[in-house]
Amino acid sequence: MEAKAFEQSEPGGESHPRYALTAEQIHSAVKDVLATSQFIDMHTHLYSPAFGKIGLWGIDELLTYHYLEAEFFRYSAMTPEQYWSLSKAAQAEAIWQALFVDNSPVSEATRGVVAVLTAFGLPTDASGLTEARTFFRSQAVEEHIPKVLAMAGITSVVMTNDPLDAEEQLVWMKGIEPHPQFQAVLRLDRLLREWSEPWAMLAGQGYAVDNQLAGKSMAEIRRFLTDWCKRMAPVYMAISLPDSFQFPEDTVAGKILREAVLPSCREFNLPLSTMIGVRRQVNPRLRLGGDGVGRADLRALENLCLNYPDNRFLVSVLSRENQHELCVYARKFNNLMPFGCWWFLNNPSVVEEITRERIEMLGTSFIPQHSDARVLEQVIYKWRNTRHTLTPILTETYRSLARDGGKVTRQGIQRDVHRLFCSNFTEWTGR
Ligand code: RAT
Ligand code: ZN
Repeated sequence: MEAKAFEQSEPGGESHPRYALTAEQIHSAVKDVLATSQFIDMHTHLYSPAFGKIGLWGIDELLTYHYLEAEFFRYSAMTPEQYWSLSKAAQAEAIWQALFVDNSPVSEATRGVVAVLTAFGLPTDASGLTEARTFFRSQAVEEHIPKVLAMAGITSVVMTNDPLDAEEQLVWMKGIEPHPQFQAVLRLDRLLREWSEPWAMLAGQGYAVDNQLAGKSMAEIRRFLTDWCKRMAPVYMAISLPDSFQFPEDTVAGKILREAVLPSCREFNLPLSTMIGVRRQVNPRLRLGGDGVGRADLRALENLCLNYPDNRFLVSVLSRENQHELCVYARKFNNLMPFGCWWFLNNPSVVEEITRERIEMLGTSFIPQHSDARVLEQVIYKWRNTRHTLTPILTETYRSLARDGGKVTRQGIQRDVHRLFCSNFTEWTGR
């Protein structure tokens, strides 16, 4: 009986886009469509060339990625304090020795470096970094960037832009030409921190805010958001939030979110991205690698989606335990778009579980992945791994559909993959 759907095959053979595929053909069609489709990377920490040294790339940056730094201290007797006192080159060498020479690089983050070296035809078993350094030093960044994005099969990347970061602010203030492959995001983590910090920074940028958030402070924060929306032309605003996030909440941050951020998002028709569940600085000695994860109370998200139907929310949750709830909320609120398998979740076993759950509960109405790349070349392995992990998942999904009598075609698979990795995002952001 399994063949019923396949009996409806149209003339033109397997290559015809509307030909009903057999179970065998489904696998090769899925693999091929995933391998050849171009994706949008909707959350990264990468920067266009105009940002100069803020944008990270090359072997030393790849090796000192904070995901690897955290792994390094599991193998090395070096203390974090000793490590931080080294130059970047010496840090990279220590990590190479500990994670790649003395031990097998089998973790997701270490395999990623191996995959990048392989992609550039560089040795993965060298005792040192000389050859890799020579190769990366010889690249001109303006040409290297589009080459790497093409190798990763992505058309464009979304940056993370913090208007309260002193270095980044200078670049924006000078005025930059928009880059066709890089889109901006107005990131608000610093604005929503303990008010004494952003207060001084906003005041420093000429906004008449008060240290008690009194008087016309809220109007001035709105003016700040307006100015930065005009300057950056962001595709969304974004905040990462702790596992303890509550909403509504009678705190300065809760008030700014309610009275400034949400209205500005509506005014500029921008979604708000919330990444919930990080426990900042569980081990401060590890710096960027010192953050952890905690299960969040997603009623805060329920309150946002329910009480602000005119706002759109892109949402990623860091705790594995929150994933199912997020899918349930997405079924209740169509102003919520789940996205990505973030940070500690971006491992094949967990990505597989989350993605299957999302397809089963939401069909194709979610965004399966973003890279979160901090170093340019990471997009090569991160997107390759996503394609690899999704191949059996989508194959099984379409085989199940065919088993139930549905017609599965290459054209249908293409439409779905495009929706998952491009148009769910572009339609949500209106770009
Ligand atoms: O995944 C990461 O690199 C984290 O350090 C965070 O930056 C996270 O992605 C975030 O955007 O807050
Ligand atoms: Zn990130």
